[in-house]
Amino acid sequence: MDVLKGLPEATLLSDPEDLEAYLRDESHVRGTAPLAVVKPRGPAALRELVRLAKAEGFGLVPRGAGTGKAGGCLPTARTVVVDFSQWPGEIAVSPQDLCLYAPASAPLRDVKAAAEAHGLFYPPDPNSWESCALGGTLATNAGGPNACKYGMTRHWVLAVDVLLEDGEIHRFGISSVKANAGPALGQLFIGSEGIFGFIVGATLRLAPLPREHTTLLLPVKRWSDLLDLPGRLCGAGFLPSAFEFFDPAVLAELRAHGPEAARRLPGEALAILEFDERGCRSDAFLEGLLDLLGPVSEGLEVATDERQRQDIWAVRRMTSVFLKERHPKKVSEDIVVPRSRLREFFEGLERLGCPAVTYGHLGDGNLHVNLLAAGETEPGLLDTQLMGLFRLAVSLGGTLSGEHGIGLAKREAFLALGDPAHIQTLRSLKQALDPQGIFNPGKVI
Ligand code: 2HG
Ligand code: ZN
Repeated sequence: MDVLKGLPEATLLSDPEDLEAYLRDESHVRGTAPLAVVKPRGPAALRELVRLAKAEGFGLVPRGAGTGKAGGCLPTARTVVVDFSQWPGEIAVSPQDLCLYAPASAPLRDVKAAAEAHGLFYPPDPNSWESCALGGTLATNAGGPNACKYGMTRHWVLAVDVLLEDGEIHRFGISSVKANAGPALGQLFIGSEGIFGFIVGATLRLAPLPREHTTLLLPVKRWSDLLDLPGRLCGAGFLPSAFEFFDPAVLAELRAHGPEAARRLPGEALAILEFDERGCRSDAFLEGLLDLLGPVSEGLEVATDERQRQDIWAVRRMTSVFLKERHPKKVSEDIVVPRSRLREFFEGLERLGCPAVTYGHLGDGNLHVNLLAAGETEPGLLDTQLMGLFRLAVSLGGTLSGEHGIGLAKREAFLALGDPAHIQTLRSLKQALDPQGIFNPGKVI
């Protein structure tokens, strides 16, 4: 694209071989060849890009590290990818204000490490936390196991710096949890997948770093016993920082074909529970917990040191990668239902008769339903199965994405099943904030 050649503060890629890498993320969908890829290194590049996008009628697609699970960063027709990997800025921690500033390009692992160096904690922990960029986690409002106690990315953002359609970067929010001078507009951009503007940096809220962990591997005799445990635990005063699970089908798959550590996994179904409050390693805490878990468990294991804790987590963390390697064409979903409806969800899933293995974040009702045979299922039937799954989640008061977002992968389903008032409001906002439709066209709505 000749018009892009004179862009200031930017690296331009237009060689088809270089563009190839931008057609994929970690979802099952694929993008359309972009016109070019631009890596901005300063505001002048963004200003000029926005001007050109409006003048020439092309769209702009934001990209972080490409680890998204819904195709939100994939190019659509007539778009230029804006790859934020060279976006400048340092991570700056303000211990006194319990916050830090980081540019969108910062790797999430560096953000977490910077907080930890000050004895502080940034909780969001998507499975890709060692390879994703902060910007992507903000655009998609990433979740992860810790969301069970700490909430999603959006709950940890105090302010965002956003590129708007005037080509300028504007700040929404301040470095304080309390800020009530009108609605919190910054929240509009978090989880928007870039359709209203691009987040280039953010001020993130921090908590004290937990110093103690109790991590348990909880095999259960009867799978259904797991399903009311999240509520029962909270009712008894225990709030896990993570409550993950494997259903019998995914456990069978892991035992039969997984790596060595997975082959020994016990139980009909299995949960991983973690607690991180002060005192969670005390006898009194453990006794109370075991009183509650003992009756449903079969050979419960408590990690006694950090190595054992990491071994337990390694099995959970590799599950997504293992399934993808073994079933490259699988389709993985991330529906969510209220915790009180988990039992009904699994009964409904059985009635749907679609062969699925499920694991994920039981503690917050966010379930990764994986259709392993998607590659061999005829497209019409696969669509029917997916719509059946989404309808089931919606009918139980849930929704079709708990943490991965809509992107390209779930756009049609979202438009078909989403609440009409919600979709209409999103469209009105889009019209107000991006009347020419230059920001991430063809995504979400
Ligand atoms: C996880 O929790 C990730 O492991 C990925 O959200 C889930 O691949 C998946 O379906
Ligand atoms: Zn997940």
